[in-house]
Amino acid sequence: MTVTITAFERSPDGGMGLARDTRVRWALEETGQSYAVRPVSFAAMKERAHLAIHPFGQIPTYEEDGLQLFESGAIVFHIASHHPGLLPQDAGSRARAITWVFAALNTVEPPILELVTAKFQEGNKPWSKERLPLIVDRIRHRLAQLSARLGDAEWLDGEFSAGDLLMVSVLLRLKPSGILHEFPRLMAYVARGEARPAYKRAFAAQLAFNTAEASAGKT
Ligand code: GTB
Repeated sequence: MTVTITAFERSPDGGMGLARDTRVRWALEETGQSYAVRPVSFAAMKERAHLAIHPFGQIPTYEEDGLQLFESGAIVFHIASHHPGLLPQDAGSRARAITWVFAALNTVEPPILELVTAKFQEGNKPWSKERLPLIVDRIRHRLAQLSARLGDAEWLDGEFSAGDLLMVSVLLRLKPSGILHEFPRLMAYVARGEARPAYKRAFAAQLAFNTAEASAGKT
């Protein structure tokens, strides 16, 4: 059973781990799955062969024995559902962990993505200067709520789960902005995620992939 995921041929972040293949790599590492990585160029993402797997022409995708998936959240959930380590056995705890999967992707990630769009795609618009503080306030509001819920706990609901994996991945996208530093509990939470051996392996693998000589050793 060979798992193949796709990643940017060369991530625009140069290997900071912010592209969404990192969260998929992390889930595979947490559950002890070996995998291969197929690099995809920006041009190839929009071509028919890739669009057949990913209708929106993006990475990451996941292929395993004829199964083809897209959407990093769905991929992480698939991995967590089929291998022990990322979802609790007990039905209630499992449902709560899955709730955090959705919370990370549906409630916390959207304002963070708005910030990325506002900075990098709309930064030259005349209204950008007025809009940015509104977005930052929305993010602060969400982070304050998340921090209050986390409190002094290690993870969001008991043991580390797919919900934490995705929440930490989402929060990591904020690191360059400095906003996360206003929330010491969340900073510590993210640091705990980054300290996990599986995260370190995933990060190192994507870094090596993104810094390797073009086409050399890309598997
Ligand atoms: N909802 C989808 C998912 O979660 O899988 C979103 C997938 C997505 O946004 N993929 C991006 C992509 O393929 C890469 S991860 N973009 C190319 C395109 O749309 O043409 C987003 C990303 C890109 C770059 C950085 N970076 O350089 O820091 C970080 C994250």
